[in-house]
Amino acid sequence: MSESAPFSADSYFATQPPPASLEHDILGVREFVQQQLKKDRNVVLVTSGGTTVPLELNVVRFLDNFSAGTRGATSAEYFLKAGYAVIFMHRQFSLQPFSRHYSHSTNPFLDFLEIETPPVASPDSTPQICVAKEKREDLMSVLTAYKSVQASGTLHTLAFVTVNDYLWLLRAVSQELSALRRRALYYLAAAVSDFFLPRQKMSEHKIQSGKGSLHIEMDQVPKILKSMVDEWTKDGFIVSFKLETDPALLIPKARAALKRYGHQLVIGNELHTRKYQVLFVTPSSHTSILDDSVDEDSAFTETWLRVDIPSTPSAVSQKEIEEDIVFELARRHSEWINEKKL
Ligand code: 9Z3
Repeated sequence: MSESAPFSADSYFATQPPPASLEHDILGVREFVQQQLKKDRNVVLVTSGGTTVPLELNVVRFLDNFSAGTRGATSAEYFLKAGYAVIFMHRQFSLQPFSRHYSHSTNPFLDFLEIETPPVASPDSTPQICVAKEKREDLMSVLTAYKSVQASGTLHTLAFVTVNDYLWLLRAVSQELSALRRRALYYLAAAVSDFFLPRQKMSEHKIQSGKGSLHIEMDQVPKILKSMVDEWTKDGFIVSFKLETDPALLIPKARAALKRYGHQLVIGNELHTRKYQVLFVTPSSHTSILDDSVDEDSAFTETWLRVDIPSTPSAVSQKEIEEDIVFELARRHSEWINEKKL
């Protein structure tokens, strides 16, 4: 156990320094939010990818996690398709909407291209680059969607690397987005470290190996979802993700998160099945989850979303579960907005 008191959100931000790009990032988000307010659009903040935990100030080594940002990048595309403006806050170099179809080597972009050498007799004999015939249809549909999003100005991208960058950015973006009140949706799919090394405990230079084995005691990252719900956002619809590797923990942990933070929805997923099934967990009513006399099973509503498991790892035209997740969330979010108007 750490000898010092655990960090609260307040003590965290009072002692850990903001990233250098924060002010600049906030101005960009402010302008984007103003534009969307004028256009009367709903806005979703999508967080995506893993966070690093540096072990040194002049960082050579860091802890990281598995997340490639597939959930976030894929969902962002479906939110754009559903008419949302999207703030895509992602781990630098993780997957991004649209380019995800061709990055990270499973479908490398260079394999889509061919070099065509014109006949020797033609006036211009410079070799030309063209897209392979069988790849054109897919590329055209991705490119068309990408260009249309660029033209409408509905995608704003921000990057983080460390868990500290993530926390500062999340707080600032949430505060800016709160101008949209119920029209803001928060979709927290990033895989955020639960532990970190406070700046005050970090070695300035590269940790030396001469002393033998390495012992590092990390502090717990504060549970910022509580501050997000109570202080940083006003009436926004907040969706958090709960990742587990032990299926037996998924439901109790998702329920506990709703009880503890008081937000609208937890999407539970297991590491190995996360691409094919997720569990939506919500309070059955606003009061039921805090009322001890209400039986746990009736205090929460749980719904599985499932898609088929592909027959081969490379099977194309496989339905992406994010399509159903986003469809269902857009429906629930719109109900949430209309609830206020009644
Ligand atoms: C998720 O559970 C995401 O669905 C995944 C997506 C990270 C599994 P990929 O990027 O994976 O598509 O490879 N995100 C949230 C994970 C998380 O850190 N949740 C916290 C927790 O479980 C609470 S907010 O304690």
